[in-house]
Amino acid sequence: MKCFLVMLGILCLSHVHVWAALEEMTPEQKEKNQRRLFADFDGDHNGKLSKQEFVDVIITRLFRDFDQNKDGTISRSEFFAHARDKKKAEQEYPIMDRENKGYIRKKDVYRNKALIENLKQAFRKLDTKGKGYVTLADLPDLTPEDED
Ligand SMILES: [Ca+2]
Ligand SMILES: [Ca+2]
Repeated sequence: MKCFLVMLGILCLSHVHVWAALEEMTPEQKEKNQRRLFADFDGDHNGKLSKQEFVDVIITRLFRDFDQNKDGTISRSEFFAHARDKKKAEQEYPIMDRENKGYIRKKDVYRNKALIENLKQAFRKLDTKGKGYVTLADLPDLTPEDED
């Protein structure tokens, strides 16, 4: 499971890094990228990124990444093909495929409490005010400058 978690951690971190990298752009680039990134995460487009939306987006992207033949499941071989550490994958796979079906469904991922908790922790880093959701304006260092 650790490998899956590590993958997720990298994915979460990379998004946090994207946010951080926005600071180095011009205000126009920053605003455009920031809005695009936020819209990606804000599934129902209500301007609020909920914890659930955040978790859903990360899991969906990760799942898509592993599911190379796009049949909606991660087969055993797809899991191992994507895993960087084969030894860890040997330990992790049975945790994800508890019924030994030979594949992992998306809902198997949601049953992985440690993994979900890891994602929620990542969300809490963005949700600094602890509201349970994040808006564009909640990303204080990244808000577009008032111009024109
Ligand atoms: Ca939303
Ligand atoms: Ca597949």
